[in-house]
Amino acid sequence: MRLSQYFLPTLRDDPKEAEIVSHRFMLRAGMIRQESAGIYSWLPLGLRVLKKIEQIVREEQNRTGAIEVLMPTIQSADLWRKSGRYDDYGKEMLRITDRHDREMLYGPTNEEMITDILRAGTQSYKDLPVNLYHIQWKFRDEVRPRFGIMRGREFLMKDAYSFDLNAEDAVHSYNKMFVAYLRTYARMGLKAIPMRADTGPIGGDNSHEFLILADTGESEVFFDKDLHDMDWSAFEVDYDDRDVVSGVVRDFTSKYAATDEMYVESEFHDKVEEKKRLSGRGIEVGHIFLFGTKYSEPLGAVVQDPDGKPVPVHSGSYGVGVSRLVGAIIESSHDENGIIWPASVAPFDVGLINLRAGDEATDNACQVLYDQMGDAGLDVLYDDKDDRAGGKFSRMDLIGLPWQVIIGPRGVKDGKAEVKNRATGERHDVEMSKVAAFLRDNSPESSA
Ligand code: P5A
Repeated sequence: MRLSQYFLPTLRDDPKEAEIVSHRFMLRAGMIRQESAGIYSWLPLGLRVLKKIEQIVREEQNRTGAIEVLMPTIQSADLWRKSGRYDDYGKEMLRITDRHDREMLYGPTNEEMITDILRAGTQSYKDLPVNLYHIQWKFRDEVRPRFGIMRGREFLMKDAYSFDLNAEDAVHSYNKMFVAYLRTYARMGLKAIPMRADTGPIGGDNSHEFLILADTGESEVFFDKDLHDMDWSAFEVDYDDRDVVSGVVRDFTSKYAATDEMYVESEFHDKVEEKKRLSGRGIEVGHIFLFGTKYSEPLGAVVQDPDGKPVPVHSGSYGVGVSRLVGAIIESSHDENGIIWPASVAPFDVGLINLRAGDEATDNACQVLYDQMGDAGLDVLYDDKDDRAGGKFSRMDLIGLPWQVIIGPRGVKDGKAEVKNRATGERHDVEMSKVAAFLRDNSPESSA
């Protein structure tokens, strides 16, 4: 992509409405634009990141055997009356009436709708287990939308829903999602700590939130240092092996970790020796729930069990804050000059900077490099604009692509490019013809 033909409305100065670093950088890097309180347009650069995150989430869901669907954003109030949540949900639900005066709503979540889909399509225990998920916009009329897309009113969520014949099988479905979440966040370069959590309006009695430590997080968290020091890289697991899957969950839940809602000081002190007691703030990037028959009973989602007896199915629901993750990643990966994207979610792999746009030799060298890197499978944003070098460097640092390849007349004369690693700041002089190979050899493996 040539910058001269792209739409990247970057800002030089800090927008005053942005209180936290991710919001500031997202606005300055031209990733989003606010349309109303808590409602944003995703501009080209922001959308690229959102799609990358969405794809990692999708791949890890699919790996567990979950199946993608797409439910609408607008729902009818009927099913919500049956579950009893229509009134319970209160002002956070955006209620709409259509031209026939039918009560509709913009979905804040989809437990009711998916349970009804399951009910209509399933008769026998032989049709189970099944886990259906979608990645869809939600609306919650938050009292205090803030921090940009971090606490939005309209936001993108991955929500999965598992259905099993009995409570024991449902635990395995829950555990699979738990492990998939560890892998998902690890692939984005994040350490998202699972913590025992409150279930709020979703319900049930087993629930974990996944939190990324950040000073700007909205939750207060308390945890064991040993948990923090565990190996958080994405490991392989056979999802069909119940013992292995539950073993991983046990490893990550046996150490104390709780959000302020669930925190009990005496318990923390009993379980964790003083020097290992850590506390801080965290951003909730996922939340999983196991609630048994809470929705299947009122909505009549029953199957015939092996004895021919009708039984309600056992369920859980599993949410990832896809749009919130964009902000959470920036909160945990930036410096004073801008964003530092982990390679797996970067909007482009490389920024190519032409320091003398309009100079024939430099333009030609850049064009050759641009083509070579493209042929090597790299996504390149080519700054071919006729701007000052200083502005080009700071814009490239701000948008945080993992690599910068800098080409000026002097380098062209020597046949050399300057390659800069955004994260470490390291610079290398690389022979022009070897740049693509250099980037390939030095890029972190994507753990897909
Ligand atoms: C689980 C899936 C649920 O809604 N029903 C379907 C369950 N859980 S949740 O915890 O309420 O939300 C799941 C994740 O969505 C993100 N999230 C938000 N992101 C941005 N702005 C918001 N206002 C917002 N509300 C929730 C969080 O990451 C949360 O963990």
